[in-house]
Amino acid sequence: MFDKILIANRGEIACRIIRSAKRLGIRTVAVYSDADAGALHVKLADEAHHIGPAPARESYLIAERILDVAVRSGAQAVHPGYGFLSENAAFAEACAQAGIIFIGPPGAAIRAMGSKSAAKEIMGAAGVPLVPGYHGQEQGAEFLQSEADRIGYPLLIKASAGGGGKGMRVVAGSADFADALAGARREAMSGFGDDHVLLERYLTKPRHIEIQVFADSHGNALHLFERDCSIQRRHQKVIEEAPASGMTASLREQMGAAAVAAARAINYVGAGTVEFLLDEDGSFYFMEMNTRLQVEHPVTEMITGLDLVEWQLLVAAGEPVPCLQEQLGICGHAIEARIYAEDPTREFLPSIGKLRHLRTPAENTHVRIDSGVRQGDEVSMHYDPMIAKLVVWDRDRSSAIRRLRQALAEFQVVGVTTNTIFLGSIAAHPAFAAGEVDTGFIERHRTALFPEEAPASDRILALASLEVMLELETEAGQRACSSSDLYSPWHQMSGWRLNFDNHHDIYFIDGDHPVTVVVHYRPGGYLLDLPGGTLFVRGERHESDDILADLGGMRVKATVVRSGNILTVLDQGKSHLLTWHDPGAAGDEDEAAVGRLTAPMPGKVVAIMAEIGARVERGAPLMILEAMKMEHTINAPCNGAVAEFHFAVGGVVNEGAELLEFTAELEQSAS
Ligand code: MV4
Repeated sequence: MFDKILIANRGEIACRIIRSAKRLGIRTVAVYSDADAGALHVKLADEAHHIGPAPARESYLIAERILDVAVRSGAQAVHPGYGFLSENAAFAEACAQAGIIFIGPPGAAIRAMGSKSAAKEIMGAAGVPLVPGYHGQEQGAEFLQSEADRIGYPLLIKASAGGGGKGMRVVAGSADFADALAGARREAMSGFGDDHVLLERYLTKPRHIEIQVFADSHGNALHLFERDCSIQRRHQKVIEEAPASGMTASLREQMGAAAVAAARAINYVGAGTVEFLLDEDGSFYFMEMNTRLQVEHPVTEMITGLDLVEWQLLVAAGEPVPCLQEQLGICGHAIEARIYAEDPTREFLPSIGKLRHLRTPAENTHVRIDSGVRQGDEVSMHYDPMIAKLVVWDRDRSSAIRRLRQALAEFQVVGVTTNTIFLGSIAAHPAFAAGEVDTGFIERHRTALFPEEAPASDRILALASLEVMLELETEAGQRACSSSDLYSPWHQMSGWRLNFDNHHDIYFIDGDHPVTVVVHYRPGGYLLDLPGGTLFVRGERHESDDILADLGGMRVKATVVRSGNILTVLDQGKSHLLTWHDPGAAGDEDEAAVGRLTAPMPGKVVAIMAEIGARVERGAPLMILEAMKMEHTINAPCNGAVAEFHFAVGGVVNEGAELLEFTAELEQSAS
């Protein structure tokens, strides 16, 4: 076994590999870019070496630089993780050249699976089932038409050089074939510089079932059962589970045997995954083989009790796979949900920024969290915006789903938008509970999975109001302590005012809507005037950001995180943003109503739409930003006027930069 390995990766997978290495007493060497100098994987490793600027192609993708660090640090092997250099045959070979072991398959095996059409040819020859179709060299239009008619419809035209869903076209019937072929060829030529296509019978409701395989350098190969990764969005996996629901022992054995045959056909060594399409009638077909450890490998670990990174290290060090196929079994059910910094309501656009608040459910036998970030870290535009993989395990599928829903509800992120609500909607869907999963799941259930954003409920407004009142109380307390007159009525928070009613108005902006909550001081609490009626509330702070509240007799524990004038209320697994306009805040009135007037991400000002001092209606466009290749309009949060623009057209803005000062026009003046 190795004494020291280099991890040629970052984020959660680098941390996960380091964890196993530590447990096995193996020293670890990390590499990092400028953007990752303070990253978790750097902190966890025994030593870390800087390898270049933030963009991956100038750091994590530079094979020579990583190999140079490996040699200099005395690492005997390199673990590539997934992505980056993990399926780069030239890198695997360069490692061998440098006398360093690549923790992965031989370069030849990576190369054999790199071309999707060549891979199918090899697999067909090895007896692995392929979707009925035509995968040959002859590309004449008339010939392909006759092949298409022989295969039958619906039919799929795929670019031979494609993969990951690019360059695919569905043909409904014979009459549509010629046009579709011409289109597919144009697309393949412009996309891949190669217009070869293959034809396949189109499976209308397939499942994505993949088999984890392992092979060693002694000729042993076995499989670690299946994962169902059907729940995908634009060919990105969203939720994965093991075992697959409805899987029978006999089908598992057939698919496992086919996957092992696939591995043997290319003299595979190490961890690999053979992906299949499983048709509704139970037939399955080879799709492609991934020659690396996959993102979703933890679900396999949870049901087998194994550490796949440990197995990779053993096999790379020349040892045999640690057990026989017959010794392996499945225990319980595991589900993984990928928690991403992205906005499901804006086409899943990555949401980059600082993780101002990050609280994850407690880890135990039922919950595992693989993450490479902690509170305070930045989700940057340079890398994949995954925050964590949440993996749950329980004795059966329905119990695992319950664990997943619970853990998702406990997962709190403030600072970036995440997909946790979207994941929760999938986990809560009856079709998911029924195991009705296939590659069309998200599309089919889109109306249930993308609910309209609701206005803040009375409960949310009450929690936000309590937070405001608790803050004002704390401030008043601090003023009293630093004052010579401890008993001055001016420092009390009972609402006592000379010549005034004992109430206080709180102005919130909820999305585009101003909402006023009137707070009447009552002994031991507050009576709130909320949109839905009045409610007696009281509460106290519990730990840093938590509020223990009594809302009209109901005890509620929620979290309210304040960042500037933005309050994020985290309650019942949901998060709601409110902007607090505090006319009493000394010296920062200009900060009052500017909740939405900061740059949502780095970008450039492309237009200014309002005049300074001119009254605008709520929702009026004020400024247009171009960020992440999309135009983004900054609208007036309420009626008012722009006091000042902080940037001119052409100005480059950082994420979170204040773009302008906006003076809100309020319906009522503050008491
Ligand atoms: C298919 C198919 C239906 N019939 N092939 C998409 C990615 C590429 N590697 C293979 N893909 C598909 N091939 C036949 N003959 C449907 C898909 C497909 C899909 C496959 C797995 C996971 C998600 C998917 C989403 C859409 C389409």
